Amino acid sequence: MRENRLGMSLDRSRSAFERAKRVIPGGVNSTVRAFKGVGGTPVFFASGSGCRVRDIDGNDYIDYVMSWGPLILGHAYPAVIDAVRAAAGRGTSFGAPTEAETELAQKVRFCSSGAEATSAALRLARGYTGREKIVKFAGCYHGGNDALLVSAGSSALTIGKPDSAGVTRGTVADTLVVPYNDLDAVGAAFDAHPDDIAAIIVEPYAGNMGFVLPRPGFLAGLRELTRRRGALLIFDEVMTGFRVAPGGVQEREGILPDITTLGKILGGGLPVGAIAGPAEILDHFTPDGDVFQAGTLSGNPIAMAAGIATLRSLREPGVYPRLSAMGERLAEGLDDLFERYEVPHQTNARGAMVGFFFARDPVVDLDSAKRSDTAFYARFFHAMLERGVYLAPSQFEAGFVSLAHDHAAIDATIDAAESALQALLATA
Ligand code: KE4
Repeated sequence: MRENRLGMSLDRSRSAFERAKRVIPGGVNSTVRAFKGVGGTPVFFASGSGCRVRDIDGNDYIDYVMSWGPLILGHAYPAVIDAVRAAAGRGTSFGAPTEAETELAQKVRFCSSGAEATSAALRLARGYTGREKIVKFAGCYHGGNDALLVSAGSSALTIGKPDSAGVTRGTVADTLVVPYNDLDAVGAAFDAHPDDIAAIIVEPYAGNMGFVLPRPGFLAGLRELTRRRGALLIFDEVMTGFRVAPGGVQEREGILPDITTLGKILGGGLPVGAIAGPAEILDHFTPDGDVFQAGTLSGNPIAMAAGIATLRSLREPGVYPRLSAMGERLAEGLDDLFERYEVPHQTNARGAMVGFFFARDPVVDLDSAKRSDTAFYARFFHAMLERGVYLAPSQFEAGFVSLAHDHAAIDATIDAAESALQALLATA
């Protein structure tokens, strides 16, 4: 048994990863899981309950990845599991409408992933406006669709290949990339392509270059610019929807986009994506409109059941104040700790979404995110892993608390962080 500093073994994960690499490209089914951003062997998990997960070596961790956001109620939340069990017993899929889809819908088209949602949203914006160009922001990630894998964030950034191989020049010829938080650059894009920009797509709070917030006035500026120049505004709230507020960023900031893409929490941990907006735009989707959209498992009844159970539980009184209180407690605890140990840092928390950079200056876009100390983040990640805390295995991600994260879990996390810092600074 190979032990690391604190007696924790990852031997089973190591051998599982070797087996996986023989049959799965890179040993993972989604790039960020490969630990390229932090080094070392990906941890293979066996189970989760509440805010904790257990790996196949039997090590327990407080989890801040939470399946990259969907599990806002925590792992194996009873109401969700019961709903999934009941739905599964009635059949897993019909390829035909079910009433569960209608119950969850608010003029929305369901699909099976965030990437499908953003891809369909672009097609809808182009079909609706008759225009071809799309503006996206460097460091924002909208899933693995070619037109948006340009200066993408998340794992596309982590592996250092923001412009993916296999994406043709033609595919991205209509994708204009500008720096996040830079309204002048957006205005210049419209001046350069008057009457040909169909939409701006933006993570209204960016969670895929690390957690980066819009400057005051940035989102309102995008709203005003798109209105004035006849383009649509797409808020990609796959990550922020139902997380930073019941109505996502658009509720929190009071800015209504033309189209919203959703996923993650909406499926309660099962595969879901969604495109939401006013009938005047959404009704352009086939079959009644001329913008094609389809998917074998779109609106899958089990995913709908998990989503309905999740949203119902989120509507319970006091849920969002508690989520925000836990997010704030974690962010403040880390802030105080980094201050005390004089570690340069930037920390953000909005609702149940938290992030931090090891950086002296504010992080406002991809360039400043990349200037943060990613090497120190990698060392901190492993020091926290050894102390039973599972953070995002990349600096260019956000952290997620759930209803299951309580004071004890947050305080244990801060204690682990202090022990980790002491160890790292002792060997600096
Ligand atoms: P999916 O296709 O992975 O369901 O959603 C794509 C997507 C779209 N929009 C935003 C704002 C997103 O954050 C995502 C996916 N987020 C990543 C985490 N940064 C998912 C984790 C992964 O890629 O494995």
